[in-house]
Amino acid sequence: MSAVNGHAARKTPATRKARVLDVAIIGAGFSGLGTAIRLREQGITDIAILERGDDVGGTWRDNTYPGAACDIPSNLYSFSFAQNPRWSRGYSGSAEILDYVHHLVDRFELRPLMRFRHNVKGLEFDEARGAWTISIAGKRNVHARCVVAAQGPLANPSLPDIPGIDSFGGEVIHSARWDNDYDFDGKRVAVIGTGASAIQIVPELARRVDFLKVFQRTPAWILPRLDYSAPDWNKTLFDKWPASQTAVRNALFYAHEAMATGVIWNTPVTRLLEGLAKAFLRHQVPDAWVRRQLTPQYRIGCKRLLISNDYYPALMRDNVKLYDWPIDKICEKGIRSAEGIEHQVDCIVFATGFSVPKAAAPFPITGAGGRQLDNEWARGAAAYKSVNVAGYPNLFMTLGPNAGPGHNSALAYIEPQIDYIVQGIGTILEYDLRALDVRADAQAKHNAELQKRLARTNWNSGCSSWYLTEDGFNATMYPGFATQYRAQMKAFVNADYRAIRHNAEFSRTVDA
Ligand code: N01
Repeated sequence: MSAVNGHAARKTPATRKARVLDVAIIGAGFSGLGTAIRLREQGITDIAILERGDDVGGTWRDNTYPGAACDIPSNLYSFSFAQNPRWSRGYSGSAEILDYVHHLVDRFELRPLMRFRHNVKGLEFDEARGAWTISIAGKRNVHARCVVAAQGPLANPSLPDIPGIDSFGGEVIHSARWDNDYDFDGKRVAVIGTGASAIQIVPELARRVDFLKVFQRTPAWILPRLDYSAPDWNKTLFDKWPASQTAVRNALFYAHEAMATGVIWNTPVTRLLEGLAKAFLRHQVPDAWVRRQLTPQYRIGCKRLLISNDYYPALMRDNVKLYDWPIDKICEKGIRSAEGIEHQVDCIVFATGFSVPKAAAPFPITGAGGRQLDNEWARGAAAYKSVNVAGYPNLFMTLGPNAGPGHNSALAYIEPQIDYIVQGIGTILEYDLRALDVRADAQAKHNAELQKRLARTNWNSGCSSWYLTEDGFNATMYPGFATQYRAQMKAFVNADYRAIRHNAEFSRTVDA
């Protein structure tokens, strides 16, 4: 043993090596799991699914508020390659949808791919290696040649910027982080927000609480929900003859496509839908003053069109009151509205939606040449076909910019995205590419066309919604039929991409 200054010289520890995966998928909701299933069907098996929670299910794991249910028919709310013949209702509740997701995990043996409690904090592309470094909170980095960002746009609850919000001394609950241990029985409760989540929560709470005050900033357009309990013969029929369920599914799909003609664009169908919604309001709300409060002053479709049979009747109960005075501030004992009344409550439910990454990256993403997605998206998110962003090679997104459905099932958009992503990743692996990067000019052309079409939609007709940035830029919705979206995702146009091969053999390990 040699000695330096009287001490034994230490050996430099050998550098630890980390493996580079073929694919890392961020998020274990419908999109992430579906991508893993389809990749494996194509023989791509070196996959990890990084999930920040400790279970699969994404939005259906997180949204456990009473009444949480799908507002798209159950028969459209499953993958075409794994239909569920046993849906119990026309519109299923969140627990049943979560069961379906668990069923997918078991049927397609996805458990071994899961890395739970892996909260992704950032991505950085190493151009020389052709691989992404994924930093994970409190854990070692993960490395992968391709990344699929499938964390979903509605993953992070948003609390509004109301003065005094921290001063409230009672219980605070957000719709997307429900406290199932809180006992609402006999309590005085306020609900802030009247969107898709609120209209499901209000009828449930109304039955339990002493009184419920609903704070509305903007009324929603609401149509009836054609729900039913599925009879056993129906389940048996779908089970034994899957073609019968596919036929029902197709009929529902095209019925929703027809809705687009009134929801997305301003047409006579728009007027027809507004007439139906007003007639429904008249039918369910006898009080003329409340009807006035609940009548929207913007075009139907501009914000998300809602469906409910029990929201209006809940507002008519003796223990429920709708307030449309603006909220001035939140104080220790409750909510002070602009006309100077202090509404004292035990609990405030925030049904105020999500922070949607429409003008910021979901987490810091460093692409080729050190570019930051946050900077590029500062004025509004933009991508190519909602899946790729120029300068961020080998990175794919599900439900990325302008992939949002306004009138049809999210799965009708997610499935073609997944198939497109599988083609992209298949190309990278088959041709051993260091980088597959969409061309900036192809992306710019795609977006110029999209924004031209968006300008003519109801979403851009003057209301404020989570679809738009503060400047009114629509970074979320796809301005067309789901059928059109599906058609544009069919072909992977190689000419719109730049492909760079490895100079030498790709190394499967990297210094950790
Ligand atoms: O959120 P939202 P959500 N003061 O943003 C109000 C999906 N989803 O959780 O309209 C007072 O729609 C806000 O008012 P305004 C679906 O895609 C699906 O309900 O901005 N109020 C609005 O009323 C949906 O679109 C299902 O003026 C404030 C509400 O809070 C998306 O999730 C079920 C406020 C927020 O509504 C989001 O729905 C549930 C403030 N400062 C959700 N800030 C399905 O069934 C906000 N609001 C599939």
